[in-house]
Amino acid sequence: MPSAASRQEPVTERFAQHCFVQACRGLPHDRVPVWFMRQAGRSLPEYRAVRGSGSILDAIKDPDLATEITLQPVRRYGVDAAILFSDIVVPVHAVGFGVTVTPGVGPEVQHPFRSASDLQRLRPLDPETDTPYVLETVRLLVDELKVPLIGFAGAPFTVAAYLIEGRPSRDYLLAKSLMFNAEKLWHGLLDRLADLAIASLQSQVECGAVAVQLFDSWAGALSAEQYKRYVAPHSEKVFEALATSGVPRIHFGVNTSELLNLLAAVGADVVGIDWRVRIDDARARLGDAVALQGNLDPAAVVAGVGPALAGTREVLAANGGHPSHIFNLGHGVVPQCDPDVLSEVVRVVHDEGKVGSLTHAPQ
Ligand code: 1CP
Repeated sequence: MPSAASRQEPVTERFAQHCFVQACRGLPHDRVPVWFMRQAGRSLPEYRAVRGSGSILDAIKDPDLATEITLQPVRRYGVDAAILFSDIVVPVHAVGFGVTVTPGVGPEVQHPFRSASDLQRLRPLDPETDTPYVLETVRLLVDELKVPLIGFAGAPFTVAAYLIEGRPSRDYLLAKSLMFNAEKLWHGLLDRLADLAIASLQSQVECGAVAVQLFDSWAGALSAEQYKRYVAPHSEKVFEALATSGVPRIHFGVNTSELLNLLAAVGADVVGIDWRVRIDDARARLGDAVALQGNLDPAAVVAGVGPALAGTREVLAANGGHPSHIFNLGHGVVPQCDPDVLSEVVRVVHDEGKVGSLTHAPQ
């Protein structure tokens, strides 16, 4: 059943002139849009109040709860976009790979990916039957939200890293060993993960997500040559499949200063950058064809209102009023963050973030 809002007007049209969408496209708009990766979640007292103690995967399976958690930061901060409350391991969990998310640790896999026979544990995702709760949450949100909803998926490399390592890792030794020693199997795995991301993202867009973000959080572990050979074809497949949807496609990774051109070249409309690279340097490298998202250090927010606002003003100054900027942190909000500091960051971005006119129209 289409929702009330989607019956009235296609949601992408409803938000076509919104500052977030305009900034993704590098088109003129009235204020610098701001949202935060991991804006929902553990730093918010209202999240802890409704969340309970079970697995996050159970919370995601409850559309009313997931809707409420998605809306909480939008209400509190007045951010210009919502991000669906879900997780990058939801599709692999839903097809029965055997992934859990352990509180305080992150994704864990009981039987990590080791050999060709494990490919059988990654059947295709049918979003309508495998993740109906995600689609219901998106539909509920589209009815409620006055700002665009960002759908997301984990990029093939970052999800593969969890499936092979079996838990969060610092050095990805097991994942890289498989990559170097069993290239055919590696590509088989990433191809299936690309298909899962495509199915998930397309279904989120069909239900009303206005933009999508592909999280390749751990791509910074790779050299440019490794990224090109082992990862780029698969992320490119995801971006290509989403091209016809017409929604802005955001590509994000941490520690990817040396990979920015490649992250753009696989087909992103927006590249997320962390705090290690200045926005003006990133733009000099990438040109005006892509927008940039970022890049306040989350540690500056934890440090307090002084460092957070100084860092916010530095980011705005480095962007210099360019219309192709979406303000964000360089990575997700951390649990230690004081929500009042983030409120101040939003206030300063909205009060002081000036959007100048575009000198070179993007293609
Ligand atoms: O129960 C809990 O509260 C556990 C913490 C938590 C939360 C709030 C996890 C486990 N996932 C989430 C939600 C989540 N995950 C969101 C929606 C919330 C929002 O952004 O507002 C999103 C976008 C993600 C995406 C995600 N999950 C990423 C990419 C973003 C990033 O931070 O790099 C990654 C790497 C994960 C894996 C994951 N899931 C959970 C944790 C603690 C982790 C990271 C573990 C690690 O360090 O490797």
